[in-house]
Amino acid sequence: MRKIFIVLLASVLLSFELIAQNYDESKVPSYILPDVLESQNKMKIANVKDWESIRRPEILALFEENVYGIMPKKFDNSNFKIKNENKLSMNGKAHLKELEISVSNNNQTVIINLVLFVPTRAKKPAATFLLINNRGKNNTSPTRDTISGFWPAEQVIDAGYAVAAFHVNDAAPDDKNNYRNGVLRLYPEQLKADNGMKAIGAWAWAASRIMDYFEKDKDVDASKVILTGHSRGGKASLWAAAQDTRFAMCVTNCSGNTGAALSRRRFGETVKVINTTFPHWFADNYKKFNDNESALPLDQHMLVSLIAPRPVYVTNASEDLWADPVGTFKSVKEAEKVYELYNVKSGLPQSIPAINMPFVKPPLAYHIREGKHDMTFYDWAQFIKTADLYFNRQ
Ligand code: GTR
Repeated sequence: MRKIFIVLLASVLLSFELIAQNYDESKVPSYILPDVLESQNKMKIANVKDWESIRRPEILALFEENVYGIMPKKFDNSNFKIKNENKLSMNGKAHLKELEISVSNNNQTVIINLVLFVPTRAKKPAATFLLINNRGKNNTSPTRDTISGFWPAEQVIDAGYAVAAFHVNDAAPDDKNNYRNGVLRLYPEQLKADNGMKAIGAWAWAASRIMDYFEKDKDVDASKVILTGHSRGGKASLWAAAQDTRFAMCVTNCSGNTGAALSRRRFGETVKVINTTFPHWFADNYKKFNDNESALPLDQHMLVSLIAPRPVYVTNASEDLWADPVGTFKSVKEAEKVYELYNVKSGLPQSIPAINMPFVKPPLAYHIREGKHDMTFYDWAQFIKTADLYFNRQ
C-alpha cells in the first residue's frame, strides 16, 4: 500500500515537474554566458558608439527572434478619452484621471484602461510610476476601496510622484486559450510567425502606448517614467524598457525566469517549465531552448544591459527560490559592463546582499526582501529611494 502511494506521489510530482527542479547551488550546471560586449561576428565592443550602433540592436533582435517575439512599431491611429476625473481624490492629495487609450490597426481596436493619480501638492509635471498590473484589478482600484502593497498609490503620492497602472488583460488576457483577444487582433501576422509576439510582448507593447499618452499629458513628466512590474509583469517591464528608451527607469520585482534571472543556471524555474506552463507568453521559437539553454545566443543579463545607462531596480524575496535570487543578482552584476561603457559606475557589492539590506543607489539597485514572492510597501519604499536619488529629489 505504502509503495503504491509513493509511486503515485512520484508520478504526480513528475508530471507537474515538481521534483525535476533544482534548488541546490552545488547542482547548478557549469555554463558560459554569452559575452554582452562581443558581437556575433566576434568584434569586441569597447565604446558607446559601437554598443549603440552594433551590439545593442543585435541583442534586441536576438531577444525578438528567440524569446519575446517581434515588437510591432506601427499602428493606424490612437486616441485617448477621459472616462472619469476627480480633482480631489485621496482627500484632496491627488487628481484622479481614468482614461481609455484606444489603438487601432488592421480595422481592429484595442482599449487599454489607465488609472492615473497625480499629486496635487507636488510640482508638475510629475515623475510617474507606471505599474503593469498582472494581479486582480482591485489592486489598482481608482476608488481606493482596496489598498495593498502591490500598488500603494497613497505611499507613492505622498512621496511626490504620480502613480499609474494598466491591467495586462486589457492588452492580452493572461490565459493560453484567450491571449489572442487583445493587441494581437491588431497584428494577426504575429500569430502565424514562429517569432511572433504573444502575451508578454503585448503587455510590453501596451506600456509603450501608455507612454505615448504620457507624452501628451501636461501633468506627467514623460521623461521621468519609472516602469514597474512584478513577476510576469516584471518580465514585461524589462522587455518594454529594453525596447522603448523613453522609459527613464525600470523596476523588475521578483521577475525570475525569462525576467532578470540567468536561464543557464537552471535553478528553480527553467525555460522548459515556463514554456510548458505558460505557452502563451513567449514566441514559439523560445520552445527550441527547452532543456537546451546553452544553445541560446543570449541570456538575461543581456536584457538588463539593454536598459543601460538608465537605472534598473531588481528584487528578489528570500522564500522565492523559484525565481533564483543568486542567478538574478549575477545577471545584474554582468550588466555592469555596459553601464561602464557609459561611465556610469555601479556600486553593487560583489555578491548578493544580505536579506533586507537594500542597495538603492542607481544605476543598478537591488534587494532581497525577507518573505514570499510578492510586491510590498517595503519594496516600493526602496524603489522610491532610487528614483529620488536618480531624479535628485531627496
Ligand atoms: C509563476 C511563474 C513565474 C512568475 C509567477 C508570477 O507561476 O512560474 O515565472 O511569472 O508565476 O507571475 O507570479
